[in-house]
Amino acid sequence: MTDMLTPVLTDNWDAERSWTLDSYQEQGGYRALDKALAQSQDSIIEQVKDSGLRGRGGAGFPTGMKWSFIPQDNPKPKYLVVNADESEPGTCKDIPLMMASPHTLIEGVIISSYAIRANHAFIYVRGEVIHVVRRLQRAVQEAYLAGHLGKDIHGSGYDLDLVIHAGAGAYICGEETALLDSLEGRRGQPRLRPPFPAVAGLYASPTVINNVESIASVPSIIDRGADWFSSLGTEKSKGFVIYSLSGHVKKPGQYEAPLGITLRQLLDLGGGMREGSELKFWTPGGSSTPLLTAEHLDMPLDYEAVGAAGSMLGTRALQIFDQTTCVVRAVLRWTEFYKHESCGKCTPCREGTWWLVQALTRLENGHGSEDDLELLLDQCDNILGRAFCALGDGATSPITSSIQYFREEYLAHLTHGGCPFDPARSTAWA
Ligand code: L3W
Repeated sequence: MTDMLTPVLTDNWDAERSWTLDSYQEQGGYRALDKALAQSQDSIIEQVKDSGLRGRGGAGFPTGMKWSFIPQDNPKPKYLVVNADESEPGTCKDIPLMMASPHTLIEGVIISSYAIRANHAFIYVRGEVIHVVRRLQRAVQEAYLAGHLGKDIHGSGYDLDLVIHAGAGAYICGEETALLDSLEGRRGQPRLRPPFPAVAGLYASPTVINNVESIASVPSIIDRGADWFSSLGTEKSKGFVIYSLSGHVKKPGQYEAPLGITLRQLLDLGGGMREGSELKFWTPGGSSTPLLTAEHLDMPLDYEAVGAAGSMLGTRALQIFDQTTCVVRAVLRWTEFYKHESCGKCTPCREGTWWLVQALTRLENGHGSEDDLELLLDQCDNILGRAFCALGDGATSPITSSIQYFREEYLAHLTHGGCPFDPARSTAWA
């Protein structure tokens, strides 16, 4: 089964002191940078386009196309910003990548900045992970001393400064425009789009914002070629990704494999379900993507197939839940998260998530009525597509999908006068 794995970004994670410049260079690190600097910027953009790389932060937007939106006739400075605000529940790929191999990301930043003709780049890191901030800062220092950053990089005449910026720990700052507000020193709240950041982003200048994994994939594309990258994956979902596997599995962790493998194959890589566990429900890309069930075990994990099943591939955060999990309780827990993290800018999300928690709490405690299910669906209908950004939409995903697949379980809470999974109750419901 391990032949399914395609270790590229994760290839050096087990090397001794893999995070140091020496270790990275011993494994061929910064070779792609030399190759890139010997080519024109447009040629780099073309290769990234040809590779089929799509944004790894959740939306899957074509990376090369995003880069080509940067208007080169605009006299303002161009910026590259890396979204390292990994916070989507269940997503644990960017932080391990930055801890194990910060230079993979830094090399990607330099090549990508060169391609879009930016002389300033920022990595915006989630505030709580101070250990990641320190590791990145140390790696940036090493890169400056080695001449990979700063003036006249590798004698090419190209200059780049890279700043590591720690956020203050808000989920909303993973939304690209809220991230920009936060980076500019303001309270992080989403901006109206358009204009998209590619046209007016950081300090109203053309800005490319990409996820950590997207930018970290760029050196391998330049080094091994666009054809190699696009030979992996499916017709429209190219390349390899890091899947974050968690929950009731034997070996949770990060698994790097092509897009389009199935959950069944991924579970095999992860040693299968825990002893005695049966798959009940799972998220393909964090809690913001609608839940799926055992009937989707053989569905290819690519943008198209997951979309056709009514969900989203998102960040490929596969949270696996077995038959001992109360779906209502899990959904309530996620909804409390969205309520807490709502930035408050728009009414549907600010007020709506509060009301969702009220109805879900009633149901979970067995105090609700069947009408609460219709009320929940109506509330979701009033949030979906009406909130200012994707946070509101994401909050509705676990609710609508869990009612679709597990309506009986919601109703069982009413007939039991409480959660049938509560260990304090002797009559377990199945
Ligand atoms: C220029 C146009 N640029 C689109 C760019 C846009 C952005 C990218 C994707 O949400 C999803 C969300 C989460 N000219 C453009 C253009 N762009 N049209 O393309 O844009 P969009 O609007 O499709 O998505 P988004 O707003 O970036 C991302 C889902 O991902 N998600 C992720 C969560 C992850 C975290 C985390 O851990 N930090 O929050 C999970 O499912 O729900 O749907 O760059 O500018 N015409």
